[in-house]
Amino acid sequence: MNERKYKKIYEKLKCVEDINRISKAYSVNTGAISNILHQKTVRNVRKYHSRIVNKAPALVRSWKRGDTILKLASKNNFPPVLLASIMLKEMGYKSKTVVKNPDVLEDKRLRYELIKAIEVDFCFSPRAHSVQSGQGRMGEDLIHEWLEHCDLEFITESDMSKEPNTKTPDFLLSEPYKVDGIDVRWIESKAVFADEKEHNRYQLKQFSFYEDLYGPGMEQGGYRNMELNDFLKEKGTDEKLSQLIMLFSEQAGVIKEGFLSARGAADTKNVYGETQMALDKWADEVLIDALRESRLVRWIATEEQPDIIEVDGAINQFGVTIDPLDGSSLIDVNLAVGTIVGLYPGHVLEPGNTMVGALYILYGPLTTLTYTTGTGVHEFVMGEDGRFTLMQENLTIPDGKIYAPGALRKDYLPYHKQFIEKLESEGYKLRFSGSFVADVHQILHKGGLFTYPAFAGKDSGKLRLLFEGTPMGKMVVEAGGAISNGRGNLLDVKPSSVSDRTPIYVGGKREIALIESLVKGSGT
Ligand code: FDP
Repeated sequence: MNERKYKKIYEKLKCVEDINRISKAYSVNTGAISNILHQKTVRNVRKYHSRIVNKAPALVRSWKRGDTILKLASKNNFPPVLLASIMLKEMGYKSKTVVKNPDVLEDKRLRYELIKAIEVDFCFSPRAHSVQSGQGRMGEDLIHEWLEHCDLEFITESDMSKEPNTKTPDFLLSEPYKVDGIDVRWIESKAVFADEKEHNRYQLKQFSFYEDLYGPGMEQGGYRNMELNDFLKEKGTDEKLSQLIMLFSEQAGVIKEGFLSARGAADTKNVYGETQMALDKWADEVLIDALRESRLVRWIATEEQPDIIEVDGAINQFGVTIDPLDGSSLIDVNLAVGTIVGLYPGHVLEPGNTMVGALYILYGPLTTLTYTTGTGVHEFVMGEDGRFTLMQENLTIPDGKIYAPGALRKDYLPYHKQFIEKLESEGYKLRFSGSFVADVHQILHKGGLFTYPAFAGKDSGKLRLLFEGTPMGKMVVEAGGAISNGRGNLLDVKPSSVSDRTPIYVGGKREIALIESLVKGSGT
C-alpha cells in the first residue's frame, strides 16, 4: 500500500465498525485495516494518556451521575478498557486484577459496564491481547516454516531461554542470511506494527541489544487475519480457479440463511428416490443460480439433479460436482452438515485424480471452508461479515485412533468385519455422526478412518463417487492420507454416470493399506 492510501485510510478510520466499509472502499483486506486502526489507537493513547489520568476524578463524577463507561470512552476518544482501568484506580480498585476478573466487583452496574467495555475494546482488553499473542505465534510459525523451507539452520527463543541470557530474539540463525545486501543473523516476529514512535522505541531498546550481541537482524510483523482471497493470491492460485473458490465461499452465508427459513421435508424425491429436505433444494438452487450467473464453469453436476447441466456462455471450461448439503437427515436435529465440491478442468465424468481442486464448507458451531488446489489443504473460518479468514494452513492428517463406520453391522461382509474388529482390538474409538462431510472432517483433523463399505446386497455401498468420494478423497490424499474402495485408489476410478455409488474407506495410509490387504486376501 502506498503512503497516500495509507494516510487516507488512517484519517478516515475512527472505530472498529469502519473496518469493513473502508476495506471494501479501498480494496485492502480487513486485517491490514485493523492494523492501521490499532496503530492509530496506540498513538491516541500515547498522546492523551496523561490528560485522561488528570481527568480521572471528573470522569468518575460523570459516571456516578449516570454516564456509562462506553459513552465516556467515545466522548474522550479513548479505548474503553484503558479508560475503565484509570477510573477503577481512581475509585480505589486494583485495576489490573479487576480487568482480568470483573466478577470480583460487587457493584453490579460497574461490573456490567466493565464487561461491556472488555467486549468491545479490540486493542487493550485481555481478549484482544490473547488474539494478538495468537497472531504473534502465527507469525513465528510462518517464519519457522520459511526457514525450514530454505534449509536454514536456526535456534528458537525457547531453545535459547534455557540458557542464562534473558533477552533473546525469536530466531537466531546459525549462518548469516543475505537480505537486501545485509547479513541477517536473527529474526524477530511482531504481531502488530505499532506506530513509528513505538517501533523506534523497540528498535532502540530491544533490537539494539540483539544487534550488539549477534549483529544485524530483521523484524517481520503485521500478521493479521489472512482472508481467503489474499491467501489464494499469495499461494499463486490460478486466477480463474480462485474466482470459483471465492464464489462458493460467498454462497456459504446465503445457504446458512436458509437454515432459518427453509426447514422441514419437501414433498419431492431426488434422482436416488430419497425424500429431499427443503434445505437441500434451497442450497442446490442457490449454488446452480450463482454458477449460471457467473458463467465461471461449463459443467455442473449436483447430487440433486438427474442430469449434468451445461452452462450457456461459460467463460471457462471447468466442471464442478456438488453435494449441496451433505448429511441432510441431520438438519432437523441441528447437527453439522456441509457442502462438498469437486473442481475439474473440464467434464466431470473423469477420474478424481484429474481434479484441479476440491473444497467443503462445514456448517457447525463455526462455518469453515477447507480447500485444496494441490498445494496443501487449508482451512478458513467465516466471520460475522461472511468473509473467510485463515484458521489453519497446510493441514496434515495425524496418526489417530478414531473410526467412523457406516452401514449396519449385521450386513458387514467378512473382510470388512475382520477389518473393523482389528481396529476395535487396537483401541479405535467409534465416532460416527451420520454426516459424511463432518465425519471425514474429524478424521482429517484427528486421524483414523471413515468407511461406508459394500455390504450384504449392496456391492457398491451407499455413498456417491462423484459427490462424496472423490472430492473428500482428494482433500485427505492432499493432507497425506488415502482413499480406497477396498481394492485400490478411489481417485483412479472413472465414473460411468453421475449417480455411481462406491464403497469408501478414507483416512490414514496405515488403515487404508490394512483394508486393501484384507480385501485382497479374501479373494472376493
Ligand atoms: P444423509 O443421508 O443424511 O445425506 O450420503 C448421505 C449421508 O447422509 C452421508 O452424509 C452419511 O455418511 C450417510 O448418508 C449416512 O447413512 P446412514 O443413515 O446409512 O448411516
